Amino acid sequence: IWDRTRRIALLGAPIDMGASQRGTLMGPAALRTAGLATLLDSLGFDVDEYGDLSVAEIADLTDTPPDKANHYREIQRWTRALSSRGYEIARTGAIPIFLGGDHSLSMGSVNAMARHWQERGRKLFVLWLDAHADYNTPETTITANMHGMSAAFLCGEPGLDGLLGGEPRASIDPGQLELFGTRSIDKLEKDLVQARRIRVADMRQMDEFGVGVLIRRLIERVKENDGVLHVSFDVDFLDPCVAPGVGTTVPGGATYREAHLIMELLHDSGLVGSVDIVELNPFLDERGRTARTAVELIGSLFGQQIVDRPTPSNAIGAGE
Ligand code: 4U7
Ligand code: MN
Ligand code: MN
Ligand code: MN
Repeated sequence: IWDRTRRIALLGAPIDMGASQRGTLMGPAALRTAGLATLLDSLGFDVDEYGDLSVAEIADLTDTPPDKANHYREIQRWTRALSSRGYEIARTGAIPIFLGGDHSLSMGSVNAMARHWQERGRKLFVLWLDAHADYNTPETTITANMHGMSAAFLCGEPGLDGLLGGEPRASIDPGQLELFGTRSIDKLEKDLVQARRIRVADMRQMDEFGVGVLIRRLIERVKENDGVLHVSFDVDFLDPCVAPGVGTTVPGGATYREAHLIMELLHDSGLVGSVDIVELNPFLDERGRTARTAVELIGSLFGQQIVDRPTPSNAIGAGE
């Protein structure tokens, strides 16, 4: 996509009501403080800064909030606003980066991108870099926290049907989702993931095959389907040693080097059309380490290289 697109749009979504821990609403500010825009600019992109989204009450709601969905009304406002704003931004031709904020924001951002590409006759594939599956519904959830429901919502699972407040819903097929780095999944959530035959690259697969093989396999699949890729990057995908600034740390996460390689391979594929950076909690961070790490990784995703390679290592025919 973006050998041609040299424009990136930044949109902040300061939400933390989807999680149980407060503080991710400071995420957009921390990512900006860590120099995200300057870095993208130095990589040759024009950066459109849309600031932080703010939301108003919605007057005309008639749906009943589900029982087990904490702060449903607030999340509904955000989802609706993110979906409509994200869609508008996508139409400018820029690559949107959504700055979170907890992971409930993806219900709006990914819905927007799915709608955008659907209208252009292309399939949106979603790479879910996350310690968790986020495949709960109000039916299966233990915590009622909505940041644990976003992937399921995006695949069209029922239970949050009024969440977009009238905005068009553009679900993806479960086959277009790939969970990556999974190491914490609830019992009923796992049953649902298996019933829907969602692809899961869990930690064991990462250890056995290495992230290079797993990411190349995904890239091939997206290419075969003439698809576009959205990267939903939950910072808790990383090991807590490299990324302490998250509310829901799970040990045994991706190393800095694994994450770095993933980002470089994704860059070389040229398939990435939009990104979420979520769950960064600056209140829990250590001297900005996690924010800086996240920004460095986004740099790699958009072409920062140690040695410039004229032919990307995952281009068809490379290495022959
Ligand atoms: B995150 C959890 F029960 N599964 O549903 C839940 F373990 O966006 C965690 O990936 C969800 O950080 C984590 O609340 C959501 C829990
Ligand atoms: Mn998540
Ligand atoms: Mn997570
Ligand atoms: Mn979390």
